[in-house]
Amino acid sequence: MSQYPINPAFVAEGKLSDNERLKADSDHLRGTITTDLQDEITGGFNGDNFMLIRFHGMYQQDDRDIRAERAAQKLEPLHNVMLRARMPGGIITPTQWLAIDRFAAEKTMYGSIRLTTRQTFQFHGVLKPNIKPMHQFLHDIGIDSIATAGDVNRNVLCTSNPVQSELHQQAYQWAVKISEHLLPKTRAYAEIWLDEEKVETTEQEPILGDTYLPRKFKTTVVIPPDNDIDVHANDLNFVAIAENGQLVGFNVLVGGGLAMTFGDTSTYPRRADELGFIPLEHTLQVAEHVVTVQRDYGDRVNRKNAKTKYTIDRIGLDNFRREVEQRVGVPFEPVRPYTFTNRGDRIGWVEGIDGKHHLTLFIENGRVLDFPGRPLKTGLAEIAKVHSGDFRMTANQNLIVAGVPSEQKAQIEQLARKYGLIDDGHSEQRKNSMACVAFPTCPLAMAEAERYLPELVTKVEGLLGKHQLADEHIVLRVTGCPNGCGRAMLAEAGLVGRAPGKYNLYLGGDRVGSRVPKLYLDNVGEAEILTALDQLIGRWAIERLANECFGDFVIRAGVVAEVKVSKTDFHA
Ligand code: SRM
Ligand code: SF4
Repeated sequence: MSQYPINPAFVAEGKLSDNERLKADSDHLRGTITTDLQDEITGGFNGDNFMLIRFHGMYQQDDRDIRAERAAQKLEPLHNVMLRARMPGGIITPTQWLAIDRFAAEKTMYGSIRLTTRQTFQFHGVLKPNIKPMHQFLHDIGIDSIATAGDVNRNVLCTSNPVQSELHQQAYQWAVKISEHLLPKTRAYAEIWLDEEKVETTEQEPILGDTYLPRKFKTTVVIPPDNDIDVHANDLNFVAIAENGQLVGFNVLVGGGLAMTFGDTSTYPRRADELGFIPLEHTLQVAEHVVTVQRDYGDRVNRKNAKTKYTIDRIGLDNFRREVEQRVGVPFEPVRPYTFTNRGDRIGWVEGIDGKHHLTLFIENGRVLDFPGRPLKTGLAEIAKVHSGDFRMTANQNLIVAGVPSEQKAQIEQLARKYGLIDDGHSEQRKNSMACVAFPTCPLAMAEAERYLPELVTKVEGLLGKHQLADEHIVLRVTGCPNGCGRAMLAEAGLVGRAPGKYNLYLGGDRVGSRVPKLYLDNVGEAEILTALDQLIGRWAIERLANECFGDFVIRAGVVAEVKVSKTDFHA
């Protein structure tokens, strides 16, 4: 029951989805996970626990490359979990880095650390006996994985640009506060993983509610002009507004999200809308009540339409705003001026206003591993051993060695070069391309993404070179299915997996991530994609206006129609 008056006209009608029963029956996310941990018959989790472990930051997976082989041997899939850490703003210390580096090497099947599109890291391939020790070791170094998955507010992002360090520090602190404020209050995580005693209380979830949110919920704090965290992929965004270098408040944007389901036109990627400006002191209340409004009016009947973006399209933006204002008790002020001018990471060194130096390393696909000739993982560990600042994971799957004093700059650079972490040969195209994980670990993948991106980029580089545009780039993103984890639905050219070797090609996003692209080719292979890109890049080279990016060009040239309002335009 909500503590606020409910307008029945805004509530989706019908039989609640099974996930709602599961959450209600879970004893505040405990389920029978503890019992399952003792079950040696299976490497996986049974019944509801399969879903409940997500609220604790884990997904059950198996290696899809060997699934058929194991089935042929009548073996169950090699169940394991992927763990996603909670790292608001993506900041991690060198000591923490060295600890996760060791854990990945010694206790995971793949030996890698995977930097994600939401500024954190994942371990892939943790077998059941290692799960509880993993949580305890993370706890010992000050890291948890609470609410990094499931129907809750996920890891809160914050612009990682450390150049404007004064504003960054303030914005980062808000990201941490928002993250803490919106966390589940249940002690299930502490009891199950850290062996803390069950406290006999009437546990309540005043913000998230006893059945938590209708669907996942994503929040950012962003410092214009950088849109490095891609606001339009998120349910709730706080756009920092500064006066004289001091943060004074936020423009609040709601209702972004990128997933869709093929063949279901009630689903679509969607930009976020502006609610208005709020002074700093109302930040937590606004965060809380955007969440409670979505909690009370989000669709709990049809999970495919459950995210905030659909709630807003169903009840109307003005009604959504009014509900938030009533609960906060303060009206939104008109949006203050702001502009985004870029969203990629600035690879290389920059100097902050504090005189410290920051080195952004390009980590292709965020995969930190020792590759032949490029021992990236060892290199980062060597840097961590001598680094006196911190590391910042970016939402573009890169890593910043932040806060390097002048006297240490040469040493860090020498290590980064020695281990292949700096490669002056990387093109702008490569640095502006991104893919989701997909095979072999993602159970939902329909086509390759991470493992395919490097060679696709090489081919696109070839096309740019052919048309004398070698220094140019197209924001290119690949996702292995329409869930959109690599944010292809905000790319200038986005590939979305349909089947092995087959993709949909979407065109017409823009450089700063404010436009959803539109379908150009349906269910095609690489040859057709490259032929189309060759022809369009050729036209772009000749016909483009000064500084016109590829995504703007394809719309002006009428190659695809602009998606202005997703609900009506995306599938039209
Ligand atoms: Fe995602 C599900 C990986 C960012 C939309 N995502 C998954 C799962 C957990 C598959 C599953 O449900 O079993 C993937 C695990 C693959 C693996 O083996 O690691 C997965 N998502 C990722 C990551 C690791 C991609 C990456 O290459 O970095 C990103 C982890 C982020 C994090 O640290 O929290 C990741 N996922 C995103 C984003 C991008 C973003 O948030 O900026 C999106 C699109 C934005 C959005 O939410 O609209 C995204 N992931 C989804 C969805 C679709 C949600 C929906 O609205 O329907 C799913 C499937 C689901 O939830 O049912 C999904
Ligand atoms: Fe998996 Fe699809 Fe997300 Fe890629 S987009 S990680 S394939 S769920």
